[in-house]
Amino acid sequence: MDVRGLIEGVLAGDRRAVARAISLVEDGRPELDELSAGIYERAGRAAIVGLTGAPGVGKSTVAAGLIAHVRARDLTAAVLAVDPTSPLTGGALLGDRVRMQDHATDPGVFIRSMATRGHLGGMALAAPEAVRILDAAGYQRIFLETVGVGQAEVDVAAATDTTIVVMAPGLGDAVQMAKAGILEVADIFVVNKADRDGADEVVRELRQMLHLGAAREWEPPVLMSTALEGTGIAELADAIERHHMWATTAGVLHARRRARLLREVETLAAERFRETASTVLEAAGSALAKDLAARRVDPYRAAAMLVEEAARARTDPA
Ligand SMILES: Nc1nc2c(ncn2[C@@H]2O[C@H](COP(=O)(O)OP(=O)(O)OP(=O)(O)O)[C@@H](O)[C@H]2O)c(=O)[nH]1
Ligand SMILES: [Mg+2]
Repeated sequence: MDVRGLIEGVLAGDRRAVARAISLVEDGRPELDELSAGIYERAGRAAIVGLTGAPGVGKSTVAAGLIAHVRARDLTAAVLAVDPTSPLTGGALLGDRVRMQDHATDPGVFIRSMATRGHLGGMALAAPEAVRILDAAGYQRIFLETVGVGQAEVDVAAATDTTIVVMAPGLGDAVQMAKAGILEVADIFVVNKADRDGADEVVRELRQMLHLGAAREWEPPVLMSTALEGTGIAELADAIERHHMWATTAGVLHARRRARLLREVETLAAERFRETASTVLEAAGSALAKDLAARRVDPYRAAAMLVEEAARARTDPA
């Protein structure tokens, strides 16, 4: 594959190149090393906004509304919808395309769903690289939509500058979110489907739960929206800008980006090590199994031996 050409295409903002590059990430292809090296310098300019929450609360509809605001300010935007809970579905793709139809023909908007078919570290590693591709391609606002409530979602939320938790009456309650650690990662809450009964209660419950937590430098606002009608989206767009400005001036944005890059490298390195370790273990497997069974070598010693062997295997591939 002509990775050089692909990189040039991404940097030139060519949509087909961007789509192909994201497919490489999905599949966890070996060409990723070269791709990453070719685009990294040009990424880091976009504002990355996460939209997370239970299935069907209206994340895509809210995102579509936000894009309209971004476009009205003459900025370009991309939406990346990921489902960290089901590695095999690309199922969200069609649905998201339908919901985003208003923007489907706008050259300043890029919409894409993503699954992790082969990426080593799963979505926690695939999402940030896909976001960097969009960033390097010149999209100025990137919305990362994640479905589900759980650890995977928290991981993906950690890859963004501003995390919005979307809720709706009757869909995923605040207690469940508190348990999943979602309240801690949220910068903004929006209770969507405000046209339905029970939205006020969700807002009240949420404010109460937030009140119980420790005081924070940034108090996450709790907003309401009826995304289907475009109501409340302007206020949400304002809150995102306010959060971005606060995070920039308080140094929080810089610290967050730095911390998540280090965490990503750590995870990448661990995944690579795991690969080498399993190869080494397979080669030494039967002898090691025998030694373990005969109690000549204990598990801790065996692990230490494996680390040494794997390090040697990486530095001296011959
Ligand atoms: N009544 C009402 N329905 C809404 C509102 N916003 C979105 N919906 C509807 O709720 C359904 C789900 O909306 P989506 O935007 O696809 O929700 P989502 O959270 O992206 O869904 P998944 O990606 O499948 O988790 C759609 O049928 C929307 O038309 C709203 O403000 N009020
Ligand atoms: Mg959606």
